[in-house]
Amino acid sequence: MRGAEALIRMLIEYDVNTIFGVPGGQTNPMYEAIHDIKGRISHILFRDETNAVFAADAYAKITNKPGVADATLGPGALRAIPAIAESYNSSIPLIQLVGNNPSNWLPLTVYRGNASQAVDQLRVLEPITKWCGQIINVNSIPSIIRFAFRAATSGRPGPVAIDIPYDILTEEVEFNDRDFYCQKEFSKVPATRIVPSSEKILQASKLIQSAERPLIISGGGVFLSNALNELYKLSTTFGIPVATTINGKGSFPETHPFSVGVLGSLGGWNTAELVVKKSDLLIFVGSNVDQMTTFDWSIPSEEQKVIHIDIDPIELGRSFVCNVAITGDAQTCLSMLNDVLSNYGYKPKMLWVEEINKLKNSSADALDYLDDNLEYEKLNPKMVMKIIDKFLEKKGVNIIVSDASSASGWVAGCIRSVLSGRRFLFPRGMAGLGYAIPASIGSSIAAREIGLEYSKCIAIAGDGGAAYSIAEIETAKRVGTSLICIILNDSSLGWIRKIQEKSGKLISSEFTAVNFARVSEGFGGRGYEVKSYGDLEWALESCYNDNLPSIIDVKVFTMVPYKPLFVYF
Ligand SMILES: Cc1ncc(C[n+]2csc(CCOP(=O)(O)OP(=O)(O)O)c2C)c(N)n1
Ligand SMILES: [Mg+2]
Repeated sequence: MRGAEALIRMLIEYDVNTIFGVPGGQTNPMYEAIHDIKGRISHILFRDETNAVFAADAYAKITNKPGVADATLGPGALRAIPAIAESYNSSIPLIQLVGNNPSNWLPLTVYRGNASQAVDQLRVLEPITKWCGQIINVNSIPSIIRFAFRAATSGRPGPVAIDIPYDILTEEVEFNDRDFYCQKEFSKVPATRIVPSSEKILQASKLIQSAERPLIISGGGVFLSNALNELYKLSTTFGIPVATTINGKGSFPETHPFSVGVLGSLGGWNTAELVVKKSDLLIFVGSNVDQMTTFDWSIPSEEQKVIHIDIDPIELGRSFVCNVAITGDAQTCLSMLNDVLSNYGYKPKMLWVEEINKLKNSSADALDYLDDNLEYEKLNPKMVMKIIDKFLEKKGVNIIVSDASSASGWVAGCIRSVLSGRRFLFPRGMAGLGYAIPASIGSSIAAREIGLEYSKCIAIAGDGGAAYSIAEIETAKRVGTSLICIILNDSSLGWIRKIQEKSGKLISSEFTAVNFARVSEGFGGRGYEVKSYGDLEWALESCYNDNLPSIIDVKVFTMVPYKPLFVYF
């Protein structure tokens, strides 16, 4: 059996159904092996390695299985870097396969490659992966794949990269069936559940008991741990309101009376901000408590008590004093907390529950620090988002994938998550532009594969972000994903231009007009150009049941849903 066949056989053992990537001569033996197994794995060709890995990241977020991507050596490997870093920073499990020259070319591959396309790629991959390494012996393929799945899915998940020289893929060796054994529990996250110390859970319960105004802040780790039910129980049984981080959006239904929405400077809800300021105990779960969530580390205040639950002890209390720091799996921790609080006979603090209700009623709108004016020739992005929110509410459950920049704030702030579940995807790991379109393709494929209940995948991006990955509309068409991409087209890098407006020194932040509707048609999709709110409603309705991917190009003026920009700059 060739090394490439052994590699693919191992991936099948780990229930890999889809690989996202771009071929190269050095990885072609792997493609031949995929070809020969006749449909057991489908390979999705992207037009850029970054996009392929963004798709794999989204696939992993929807399925909780590691996304698998491939790139050729050198230029392919380096183009995958921004997306691998995205998965690394947001703890998403990923297996990145990377090609290389034959191993006996090593002296010509390292340093500044003398062999064509060679570069010291492992050294570039090292700081953005949980582990990366090269296969130096074809017989070790099965054990390295097992290692890769364990590394990607155990503890705090993340990407691993495997560098596979050409001769390893083509070498013929004898394997026997036992070589291909699979540790199934590592084919998904959470692979292992780290149990917290019961002493810490007791301490946390006491702190919750003594608090008057507790607030849970739920992050993306709650999805990775499948802790949604336990979170719901903790909140609803004991009357503790829930805010989420952007990445945690959807971990608690935003239509529930105890939801106070998304917290933070980027697209944060007014209610969440009011409630976080009033509360005397913050309970962070599955979150690294980052700059955006904390309004540039201005919460927790010195008076607030904090419980921080995370799988990774390195994150605990990183930027604040933590009263109880708990290392453990979110589901296990929350379930133990529920039990202890029940045993204590903990009762909801009714005064706090009533206050939350009042605050929710008084803060009418998620982003009400931004105006609703309609006077401009172009559309107001906030009003655009409200139309999209209303439209989607009528249509049922959808997957919404946001690009970086303002789009993330608009989606976090304006589109409500009616159900529990990871249906909102953001590139919060790196906030790199270009995520929305490829990640929509990855999530549609994932949803189709696991039979997830949803009706449409909607990408929302700025014109700058969309242009990074617009060619993937052809990919969407080719693989039969009928996504809708709404482009907030302000003919500029709006976020940057807003910053520059403060000094009046506008430079390299504006584009000439682009007609994205026509661009979409060129790639085989549909295109709608929208200049009025009525046009938008019509366009949404007409592409919703379409089988082709569609772009809705909405001409907006620039508005940035980021609070400190208005407060401090
Ligand atoms: C890959 C990458 N390059 C540069 C940036 C820096 N950046 C942050 S926001 C922004 C503007 C994005 O413009 P657009 O996508 O049109 O969104 P808008 O702000 O106009 O809504 C840029 C360039 C980034 N986040 N990612
Ligand atoms: Mg723009």
